[in-house]
Amino acid sequence: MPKTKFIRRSSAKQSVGGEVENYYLHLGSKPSPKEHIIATYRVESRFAWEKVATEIAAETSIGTWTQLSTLKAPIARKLAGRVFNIDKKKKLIKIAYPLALFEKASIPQLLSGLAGNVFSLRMIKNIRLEDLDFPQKYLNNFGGPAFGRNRVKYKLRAKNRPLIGAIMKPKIGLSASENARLAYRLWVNGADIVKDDENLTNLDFNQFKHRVEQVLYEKTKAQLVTKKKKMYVFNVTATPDVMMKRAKIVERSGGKCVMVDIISVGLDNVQMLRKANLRLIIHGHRAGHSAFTRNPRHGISYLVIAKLARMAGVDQLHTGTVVGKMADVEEDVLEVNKSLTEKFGKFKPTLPIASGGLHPGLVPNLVKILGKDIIINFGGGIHGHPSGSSAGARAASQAVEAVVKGKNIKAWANKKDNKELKQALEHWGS
Ligand code: RUB
Ligand code: CA
Repeated sequence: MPKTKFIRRSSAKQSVGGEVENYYLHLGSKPSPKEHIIATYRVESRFAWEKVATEIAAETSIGTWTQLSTLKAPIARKLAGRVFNIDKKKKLIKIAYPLALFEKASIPQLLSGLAGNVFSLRMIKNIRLEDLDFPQKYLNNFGGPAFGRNRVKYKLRAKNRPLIGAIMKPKIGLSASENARLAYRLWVNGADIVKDDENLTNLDFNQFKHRVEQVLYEKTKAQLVTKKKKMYVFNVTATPDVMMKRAKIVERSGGKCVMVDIISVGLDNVQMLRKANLRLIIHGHRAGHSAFTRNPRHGISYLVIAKLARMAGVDQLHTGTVVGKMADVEEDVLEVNKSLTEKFGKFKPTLPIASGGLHPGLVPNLVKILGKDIIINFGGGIHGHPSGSSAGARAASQAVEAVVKGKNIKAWANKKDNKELKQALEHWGS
C-alpha cells in the first residue's frame, strides 16, 4: 500500500489584504477567565509546536484543513480558539475559547467541539484533553448536584465518618426477592447504602419494578430494626425514555436515590435526569471510562469527566480507590476528589465514592489517603467473607469504626465483638 502522503495547508493562516494572519496563535496573551473556556491538551506530534497548536485550535473552534473563502476576518478574530501557552517540556498546549462558540448548558455540544475531531487528526500522534476551566457565566446554566455531599451525609447521619456502601453481588443473578432480602441483611449488619451493580437493570429474573417494591419494603423494615436511615441505589441505566420512566418509578415508590452509568448513558442524559427535578440523589457509576481515561497520552482525563458530571448534577460519583483493584493513580484520584468538593461555580460539592476491590483490611490506608468524606463501596469485600454477606457487612462496619475511633485495625479485630473483622483480616490480609 502506498504510504499516505501528509499534506496539510494550514487552516489558520488567512490571507488578509496580502498579509497572512494567524487567528489562532496568541502566545503570551492573557485569556479572560470570565469570557473564555480554557482547555489544556497534552500533545505528541512530530510537527512544530506552533503549527500543531494552531491546527488544534482551528479544528476545535472554527477552522478546518485549508483556507476558507467563507471565513471572514472579523468573525475569525472574534471566534477563533486562541492558543495562549505552549509548555514544550510538559507537552501542554493551552487554548482559550470565546463563550460565543458554545451553546448554553449543552455538554454534547461542548464535547463535539473540544473533544471531537481533534482526536483523529493525522498530524497528531497522541492528544489528551487534560483539563477544562469554565467561566462562571457558562457554569450558571447547569444545575449541578441537587443534594450534594453534605445533604447525602446528613440524610444518612454520617457527619464525621465515611459511608458504608454494599454492592449487590453476583452482579447479576439474584431474583428481585433474593436481592431485597440480601439488602435487608446488609443494612441490619451495618451498611448505610446498598446498591445495584452497573449491569443490573431490568432483567427477566429480576424486574426493575419488582426490585423497587421489594427492596423498599425491606428498607423500611431495616430502618425500624436499626433505628437508622438507610439508602438503596437503584440502577436506572437505560435508553433515555426508559431511564426516565424508571427514575419516576423510584420516586413514586418512595426511593431516594438512582444510579446512572454516566459513560454508557451519556452526560446529556444525566442532565435530563437532573432537570426533571425528581428529588432523587443521582449516583454516578463510571464503568467504561478507562476506554479513554486510562492512557496517559491519549484520550480525556477523568478530571474532565468528573467536572462535567458535577455540572450535570451527579451527587455522588465513583472516583477510584488508589488501594483497590482498579488501576488508578493516587495523585489523579486526589485531584479529582478535590475538584469535586472545592468551589466550582455555585455547585454543591459532589461526594466521592471509593469502589473496586476493597475489603476491610484496606480501610485504614484508604481513609488515610482519601479522608473520611467518601462512600466506601464493598462488593466482593462483603459477599466474599468466609462467613457470608452478613458477616461481611459487620466486618466492613467494624473496620470503619476502628478508623473513625483512631484504633489500630488489628488490635480492634482482637476484641471479642469484632470476630468478623478478625476473620476478614485473616482471609484478605490488612
Ligand atoms: C466493585 C464494583 C464497581 C467498581 C467500579 O466491586 O462493583 O463497579 O468499583 O470501579 P468489588 P470504579 O468491590 O467486588 O470490586 O469505582 O473505579 O469505577
Ligand atoms: Ca460493579
